[in-house]
Amino acid sequence: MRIFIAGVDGYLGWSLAQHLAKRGHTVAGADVLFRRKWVEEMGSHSAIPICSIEERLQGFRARYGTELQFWQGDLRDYDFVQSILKEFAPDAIVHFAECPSAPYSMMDVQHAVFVQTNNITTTFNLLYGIRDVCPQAHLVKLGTMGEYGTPEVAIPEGFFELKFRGRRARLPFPRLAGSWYHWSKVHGSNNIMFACKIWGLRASDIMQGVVFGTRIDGPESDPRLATRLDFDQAFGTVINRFCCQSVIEHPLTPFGMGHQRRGFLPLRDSMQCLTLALEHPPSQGEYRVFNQFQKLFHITQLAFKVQKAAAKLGIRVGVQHLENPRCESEDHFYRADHRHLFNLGYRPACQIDDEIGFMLKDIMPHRDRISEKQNVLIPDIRWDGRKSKVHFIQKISRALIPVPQSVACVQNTEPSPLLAQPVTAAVAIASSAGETSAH
Ligand code: USQ
Repeated sequence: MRIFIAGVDGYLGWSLAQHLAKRGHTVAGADVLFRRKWVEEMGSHSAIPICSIEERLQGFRARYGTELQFWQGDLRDYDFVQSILKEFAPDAIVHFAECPSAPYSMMDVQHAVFVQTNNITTTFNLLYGIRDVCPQAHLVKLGTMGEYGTPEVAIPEGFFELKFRGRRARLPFPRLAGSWYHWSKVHGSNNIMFACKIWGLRASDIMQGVVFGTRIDGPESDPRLATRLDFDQAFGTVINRFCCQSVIEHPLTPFGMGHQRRGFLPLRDSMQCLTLALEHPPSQGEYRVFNQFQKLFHITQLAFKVQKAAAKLGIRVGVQHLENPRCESEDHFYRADHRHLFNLGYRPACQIDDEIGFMLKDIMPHRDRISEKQNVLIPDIRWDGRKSKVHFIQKISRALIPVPQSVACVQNTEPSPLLAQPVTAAVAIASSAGETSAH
């Protein structure tokens, strides 16, 4: 299959290009290299060093014996998009060319507008490009589980049956996103669904959970092929951050009560699922939705998993809750279907705990790079608009941390060490985690 990856230089894009090449597909990609700039803007860098795009492409050729055709440019430019689609004539297009960060979108009006316009415009350009140049091509669009938010009922895969005033209908499940970024994904989903309806395009909208990990398959020896790994407040996802914190013995940082529940999957499972979607395309005119995650966990539970995996490597780290910079439910019902990909043959490559162990081993040699930028580990982007570092929470009242409600698939809930101590105050804010500044 000829597969074009929009956003091929990112965490998922670079990994998927390699995974697909290994399976014999012809892969091409485009990127404006924004991810590198965004992370730099956050004052950080990838924990695992990454090479220039030119070196990456050379490494790709050396490993897979084939060129990865690459265009450097901005996919908000429709002429650019159209010319690529004409030249490459893809059978499928994977859309990763979006800004993937909730905190980045919540910084200020400029960042909110940038994230939404970038994400919506690139999606529009690809939709129009497919319609005008390659209407048979299958669009695989990276959505997010965060589009659904955390409703009080179970989450189906995209659609649900509703009976209202004596009539039944199959309708899109309501979206309750939690950041401007997550809303940009909702807008993208709606636009794709409409394009499929009016133009007969075909698309898979992937509601992906939080991805973590360093491995596409096994350990990577060629630095040109390594994928990036971010740990800053905006581009580091939670398990990646916890693992980077561990290797420098920085406390792991669940936000607030730490009972936020999300779906998680290792990077290599994400590759497997995206490949399944690509190799089993929908019919022409069909818009389908996959919920893509391996298991649901709550954040503190993951912190303990990372702590345990680190202990096996002789690293001792604490778990210390931070004041939550986000506006989000910290303890809530969460249950989500994820049958479609399992029905297509998705089999988790390994257990989350094992993957965390591999990841820690892969990051250990890069401890110094994380230490060098450790000031980025404590967030200062607050959802309420203030810009000041959050603080460690010294004590959390047991009353403020209700026993988690039912969580599908959540296992091994361990009590927080914070709770093991006698509780005196409701929430006491500990010493400053860093300088504070008003904006
Ligand atoms: N969190 C902590 N401590 C940290 C970092 C995060 O407790 O040090 C918490 C957050 O408050 C949140 C949860 O962990 O409740 C997940 O945060 P995250 O930063 O790992 O993920 P999120 O902002 O939700 O976004 C990430 C990706 C995004 C993708 C999404 C999938 O950046 O591109 O869409 O995961 S999902 O979360 O299912 O919407």
